[in-house]
Amino acid sequence: MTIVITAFERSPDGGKGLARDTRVRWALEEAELPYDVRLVSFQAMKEPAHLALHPFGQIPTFEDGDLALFETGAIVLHIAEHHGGLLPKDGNARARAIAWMFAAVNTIEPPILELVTAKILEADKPWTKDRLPLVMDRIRERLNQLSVRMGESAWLDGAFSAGDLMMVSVLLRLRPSGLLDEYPNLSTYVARGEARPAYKRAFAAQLAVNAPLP
Ligand code: GTB
Repeated sequence: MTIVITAFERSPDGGKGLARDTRVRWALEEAELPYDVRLVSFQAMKEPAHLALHPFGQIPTFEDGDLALFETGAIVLHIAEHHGGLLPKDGNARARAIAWMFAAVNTIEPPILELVTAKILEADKPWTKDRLPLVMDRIRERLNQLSVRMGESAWLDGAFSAGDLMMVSVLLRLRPSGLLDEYPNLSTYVARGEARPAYKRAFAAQLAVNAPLP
Protein backbone atom coordinates (compact mmCIF):
# COMPACT_ATOMS: atom_id res chain seq x y z
CA MET A 1 0.00 0.00 0.00
CA THR A 2 1.41 3.41 -0.96
CA ILE A 3 1.99 6.06 1.70
CA VAL A 4 -0.21 9.12 1.26
CA ILE A 5 0.59 12.54 2.68
CA THR A 6 -1.42 15.75 2.50
CA ALA A 7 -0.13 19.13 1.41
CA PHE A 8 -1.52 22.56 0.56
CA GLU A 9 -3.41 22.72 -2.71
CA ARG A 10 -1.34 25.87 -3.16
CA SER A 11 1.21 26.88 -0.55
CA PRO A 12 1.16 30.58 0.37
CA ASP A 13 4.96 30.61 -0.06
CA GLY A 14 4.63 29.98 -3.81
CA GLY A 15 7.01 26.99 -3.77
CA LYS A 16 9.80 28.11 -1.42
CA GLY A 17 9.42 24.78 0.35
CA LEU A 18 8.57 26.35 3.72
CA ALA A 19 5.29 24.54 4.32
CA ARG A 20 5.76 21.53 6.54
CA ASP A 21 4.97 18.87 3.96
CA THR A 22 8.51 19.49 2.63
CA ARG A 23 10.14 17.95 5.70
CA VAL A 24 7.94 14.87 5.42
CA ARG A 25 8.66 14.59 1.69
CA TRP A 26 12.37 14.92 2.53
CA ALA A 27 12.22 12.10 5.10
CA LEU A 28 10.38 9.87 2.62
CA GLU A 29 12.99 10.64 -0.03
CA GLU A 30 15.86 9.90 2.37
CA ALA A 31 14.19 6.57 3.18
CA GLU A 32 13.59 5.97 -0.55
CA LEU A 33 9.89 5.39 0.03
CA PRO A 34 7.42 6.12 -2.76
CA TYR A 35 4.45 8.25 -1.74
CA ASP A 36 1.37 9.94 -3.10
CA VAL A 37 0.19 13.42 -2.17
CA ARG A 38 -3.40 14.45 -1.61
CA LEU A 39 -3.67 18.21 -2.05
CA VAL A 40 -6.16 19.95 0.23
CA SER A 41 -7.63 23.43 0.14
CA PHE A 42 -7.81 25.62 3.26
CA GLN A 43 -11.54 24.92 3.35
CA ALA A 44 -11.16 21.14 3.03
CA MET A 45 -8.65 21.16 5.91
CA LYS A 46 -11.41 22.26 8.28
CA GLU A 47 -13.95 19.69 7.09
CA PRO A 48 -14.74 16.42 8.87
CA ALA A 49 -12.87 14.11 6.47
CA HIS A 50 -9.59 15.94 7.07
CA LEU A 51 -10.27 16.65 10.76
CA ALA A 52 -10.56 12.88 11.26
CA LEU A 53 -6.91 12.69 10.21
CA HIS A 54 -5.72 15.93 11.79
CA PRO A 55 -7.54 17.24 14.86
CA PHE A 56 -6.24 20.77 14.26
CA GLY A 57 -7.21 20.91 10.60
CA GLN A 58 -3.67 21.30 9.27
CA ILE A 59 -1.24 19.74 6.84
CA PRO A 60 0.70 17.56 6.55
CA THR A 61 -0.83 14.22 7.47
CA PHE A 62 0.59 10.77 6.80
CA GLU A 63 -1.34 7.59 6.01
CA ASP A 64 0.20 4.17 5.61
CA GLY A 65 -2.32 1.33 5.55
CA ASP A 66 -4.35 1.59 8.74
CA LEU A 67 -1.97 4.09 10.37
CA ALA A 68 -2.81 7.79 10.18
CA LEU A 69 -0.47 10.35 11.76
CA PHE A 70 -0.26 14.11 12.16
CA GLU A 71 2.58 16.32 13.54
CA THR A 72 5.70 16.41 11.44
CA GLY A 73 7.96 15.41 14.33
CA ALA A 74 5.95 12.24 14.89
CA ILE A 75 5.71 11.50 11.18
CA VAL A 76 9.44 11.92 10.56
CA LEU A 77 10.25 9.85 13.67
CA HIS A 78 7.92 7.09 12.47
CA ILE A 79 9.57 7.04 9.05
CA ALA A 80 13.02 7.09 10.64
CA GLU A 81 12.23 4.27 13.04
CA HIS A 82 10.93 1.96 10.35
CA HIS A 83 13.36 2.63 7.52
CA GLY A 84 17.13 2.97 7.28
CA GLY A 85 19.23 6.07 6.83
CA LEU A 86 17.70 8.52 9.28
CA LEU A 87 18.65 7.22 12.73
CA PRO A 88 21.91 5.68 13.97
CA LYS A 89 21.88 1.99 14.90
CA ASP A 90 23.70 2.56 18.19
CA GLY A 91 21.09 3.06 20.94
CA ASN A 92 22.68 6.09 22.60
CA ALA A 93 23.39 7.85 19.30
CA ARG A 94 19.80 7.13 18.25
CA ALA A 95 18.47 8.69 21.46
CA ARG A 96 20.63 11.78 20.89
CA ALA A 97 19.38 12.13 17.30
CA ILE A 98 15.80 12.02 18.59
CA ALA A 99 16.71 14.65 21.20
CA TRP A 100 17.84 16.92 18.34
CA MET A 101 14.50 16.36 16.61
CA PHE A 102 12.74 17.59 19.75
CA ALA A 103 15.19 20.48 20.06
CA ALA A 104 14.32 21.56 16.53
CA VAL A 105 10.57 21.66 17.08
CA ASN A 106 10.49 22.46 20.78
CA THR A 107 13.39 24.87 21.33
CA ILE A 108 14.41 26.40 18.00
CA GLU A 109 11.11 26.55 16.13
CA PRO A 110 8.93 28.38 18.72
CA PRO A 111 10.77 31.74 18.61
CA ILE A 112 10.93 31.46 14.81
CA LEU A 113 7.16 31.07 14.75
CA GLU A 114 6.89 34.16 16.95
CA LEU A 115 8.74 36.07 14.24
CA VAL A 116 6.29 34.82 11.60
CA THR A 117 3.41 35.91 13.83
CA ALA A 118 4.92 39.36 14.39
CA LYS A 119 5.81 39.93 10.74
CA ILE A 120 2.72 38.52 9.09
CA LEU A 121 -0.24 37.99 11.41
CA GLU A 122 0.40 41.01 13.63
CA ALA A 123 2.22 43.26 11.15
CA ASP A 124 -0.40 46.00 11.50
CA LYS A 125 -0.68 45.88 15.31
CA PRO A 126 0.63 48.84 17.30
CA TRP A 127 2.87 46.67 19.50
CA THR A 128 4.72 44.98 16.65
CA LYS A 129 7.35 47.71 16.15
CA ASP A 130 8.49 47.32 19.77
CA ARG A 131 8.07 43.56 19.87
CA LEU A 132 9.95 42.66 16.71
CA PRO A 133 13.47 43.42 18.02
CA LEU A 134 12.74 41.37 21.15
CA VAL A 135 11.60 38.40 19.09
CA MET A 136 14.65 38.71 16.82
CA ASP A 137 16.96 38.73 19.86
CA ARG A 138 15.27 35.64 21.27
CA ILE A 139 15.99 33.86 18.01
CA ARG A 140 19.57 35.14 18.00
CA GLU A 141 20.10 33.72 21.48
CA ARG A 142 19.13 30.23 20.29
CA LEU A 143 21.05 30.52 17.02
CA ASN A 144 24.13 31.62 18.90
CA GLN A 145 23.91 28.61 21.22
CA LEU A 146 23.37 26.26 18.31
CA SER A 147 26.20 27.86 16.35
CA VAL A 148 28.62 27.46 19.28
CA ARG A 149 27.58 23.85 19.75
CA MET A 150 28.00 22.98 16.07
CA GLY A 151 31.32 24.71 15.49
CA GLU A 152 32.59 23.41 12.16
CA SER A 153 30.81 20.04 12.41
CA ALA A 154 28.97 18.95 9.28
CA TRP A 155 25.96 17.64 11.22
CA LEU A 156 24.60 17.92 14.75
CA ASP A 157 25.97 14.64 16.10
CA GLY A 158 28.07 12.51 13.80
CA ALA A 159 26.35 11.35 10.61
CA PHE A 160 23.30 13.06 9.09
CA SER A 161 20.14 12.02 10.94
CA ALA A 162 16.46 12.85 11.35
CA GLY A 163 17.66 15.41 13.92
CA ASP A 164 19.43 17.31 11.14
CA LEU A 165 16.47 16.92 8.81
CA MET A 166 14.20 18.60 11.35
CA MET A 167 16.74 21.24 12.37
CA VAL A 168 17.56 22.27 8.80
CA SER A 169 13.83 22.37 7.97
CA VAL A 170 13.16 24.64 10.94
CA LEU A 171 16.13 26.94 10.21
CA LEU A 172 15.11 27.30 6.56
CA ARG A 173 12.08 29.26 7.71
CA LEU A 174 14.51 32.00 8.85
CA ARG A 175 16.12 32.60 5.50
CA PRO A 176 13.86 35.49 4.41
CA SER A 177 14.66 37.33 7.67
CA GLY A 178 18.43 37.41 7.02
CA LEU A 179 19.07 36.18 10.59
CA LEU A 180 20.67 32.98 9.39
CA ASP A 181 23.34 34.98 7.54
CA GLU A 182 24.60 36.25 10.90
CA TYR A 183 25.81 32.71 11.67
CA PRO A 184 28.02 31.49 8.80
CA ASN A 185 28.36 27.94 10.16
CA LEU A 186 24.55 27.63 10.43
CA SER A 187 24.08 29.03 6.91
CA THR A 188 26.56 26.46 5.63
CA TYR A 189 24.80 23.75 7.62
CA VAL A 190 21.45 24.60 6.07
CA ALA A 191 23.01 24.72 2.59
CA ARG A 192 24.53 21.29 3.27
CA GLY A 193 21.07 19.95 4.04
CA GLU A 194 19.61 21.54 0.93
CA ALA A 195 22.38 19.98 -1.17
CA ARG A 196 21.30 16.45 -0.28
CA PRO A 197 19.75 14.71 -3.28
CA ALA A 198 16.75 13.66 -1.17
CA TYR A 199 16.08 17.27 -0.16
CA LYS A 200 16.37 18.39 -3.78
CA ARG A 201 13.80 15.79 -4.86
CA ALA A 202 11.45 16.84 -2.04
CA PHE A 203 11.85 20.51 -2.92
CA ALA A 204 11.25 19.87 -6.62
CA ALA A 205 8.12 17.84 -5.86
CA GLN A 206 6.55 20.62 -3.79
CA LEU A 207 7.66 23.24 -6.33
CA ALA A 208 5.87 21.34 -9.07
CA VAL A 209 2.64 21.96 -7.12
CA ASN A 210 3.28 25.46 -5.80
CA ALA A 211 5.34 27.35 -8.38
CA PRO A 212 3.73 30.66 -9.30
CA LEU A 213 1.55 30.39 -12.38
CA PRO A 214 3.09 32.00 -15.51
N1 GTB B 1 3.02 21.30 14.60
C1 GTB B 1 2.44 20.97 13.34
C2 GTB B 1 3.38 20.05 12.56
O1 GTB B 1 4.60 20.17 12.74
O2 GTB B 1 2.90 19.21 11.78
C3 GTB B 1 2.13 22.27 12.58
C4 GTB B 1 1.40 22.04 11.28
C5 GTB B 1 1.17 23.35 10.58
O3 GTB B 1 1.46 24.44 11.11
N2 GTB B 1 0.63 23.26 9.38
C6 GTB B 1 0.34 24.45 8.60
C7 GTB B 1 -1.15 24.52 8.28
O4 GTB B 1 -1.75 23.55 7.95
C8 GTB B 1 1.11 24.39 7.28
S1 GTB B 1 2.85 24.41 7.55
N3 GTB B 1 -1.71 25.74 8.34
C9 GTB B 1 -3.09 25.96 7.99
C10 GTB B 1 -3.95 26.16 9.19
O5 GTB B 1 -3.46 26.04 10.33
O6 GTB B 1 -5.13 26.45 8.96
C11 GTB B 1 3.06 26.13 8.15
C12 GTB B 1 3.41 27.05 7.02
C13 GTB B 1 2.40 27.63 6.27
C14 GTB B 1 2.76 28.51 5.24
C15 GTB B 1 4.08 28.80 5.02
N4 GTB B 1 4.46 29.71 3.99
O7 GTB B 1 3.65 30.04 3.15
O8 GTB B 1 5.62 30.16 3.98
C16 GTB B 1 5.07 28.21 5.78
C17 GTB B 1 4.73 27.32 6.78
